[in-house]
Amino acid sequence: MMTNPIVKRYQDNPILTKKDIPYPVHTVHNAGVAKHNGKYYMLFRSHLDTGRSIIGLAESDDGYKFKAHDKPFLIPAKDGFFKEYEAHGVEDPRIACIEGEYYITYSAYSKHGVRIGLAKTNDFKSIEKISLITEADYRNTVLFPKKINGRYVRLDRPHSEISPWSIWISYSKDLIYWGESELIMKPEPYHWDEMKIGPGATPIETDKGWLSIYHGVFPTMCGSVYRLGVALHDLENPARILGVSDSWILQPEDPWEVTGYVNNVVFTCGAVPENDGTVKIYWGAADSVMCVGTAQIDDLINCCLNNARPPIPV
Ligand code: BMA
Repeated sequence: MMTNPIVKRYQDNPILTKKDIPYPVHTVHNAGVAKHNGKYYMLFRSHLDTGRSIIGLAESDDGYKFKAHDKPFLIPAKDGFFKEYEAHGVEDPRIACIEGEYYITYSAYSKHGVRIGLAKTNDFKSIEKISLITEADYRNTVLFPKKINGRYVRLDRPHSEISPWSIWISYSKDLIYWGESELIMKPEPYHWDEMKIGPGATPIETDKGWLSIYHGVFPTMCGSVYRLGVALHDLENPARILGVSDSWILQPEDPWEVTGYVNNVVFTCGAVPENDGTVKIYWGAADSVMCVGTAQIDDLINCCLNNARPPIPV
C-alpha cells in the first residue's frame, strides 16, 4: 500500500451500507453528492430483490455521517414516456448545481438499452424528471456545473463496437437537445484504464482548468478492476484536455472494495470541493457500500500536468 496516498481514505469507511437504509435493499453504491444550504445530499443507487436498481437519498451535516431518508427518491416511472425506458431500473446518479438548480443525470435501463435521464430538484424534497437526453447506449454522463460560452456542456460515454467506451463532449442551449459531439479521450492500451473509461464526478472548476475524476477499467483473468483517474480540461474550451494523469489516484484496496457484489471496484459519481483546497471524493466500493476520502485539489492537478499521458493514444 502507498505510504502517502493522493486520496486519503476516511477512517470510518464505509460511510453508508444497506444496514443504514430503512427499506429493503441489497447494496448502497455509486452515489452523486452535492452541497445545498450547508448540508450534503447523497443520491445513492441500491439493488432490489429483482436485481434492478433504484436511487435513494441520504443527508449529512459534515459529509461523512449520512442519514438515509425513509423512502427512495428516484424510482422507475410507473407511467408516461419514461416508463418504457426505465423499466429495468435507474442507476448511477450525478448531481450538478447549475444556477441554483440541482440537475441529476442517471442511467435509465430498459429492454431498449441504457439511456441517460435528466431530472431536477431545488430542495432535495421533490424531484421532476425532465427528459431522456440520449438514445441508447450511453452511461456515465456528467454536466459541467455552469454554462461555458453560453452553452451547457456535458461529458458522456456512448458505446459502440467500433469505438468502445471512450469519453465524448457535447453541448446544448437548453439541456435537452445536445450536439456538436466530439470524442476527446480514449483508453490507453495496456494500461490501468485500457478497457473502458467513463466520466465519474461532476467536473470541478479550478484556476488551472476543469478537474474531472473518471473511472478506468482493466480486464484480468479474475474479472475487471475499476480504478479512478484524473484529467484536466481547459476552462474556456473543455474539449481540450490539458493533461491526463498516467497513474490512477485510487484503486480497490480496503476489504469492502476488493470483495462485494462485484469485486475490485471503486466507482465515483460525485466529489465535493471544499473552501480549504480539498475535495471529498465519494465512491461506491465493490458495488456494495459507499466510501469517502479527501485529496488536495492541487495534488490532483499536479498528477494531470506533471505525470501526463496523451488523452488520445498515439
Ligand atoms: C459498470 C456499471 C457501474 C458498476 C461497474 C462495476 O459497468 O454498471 O454501475 O459500478 O460496472 O460493476
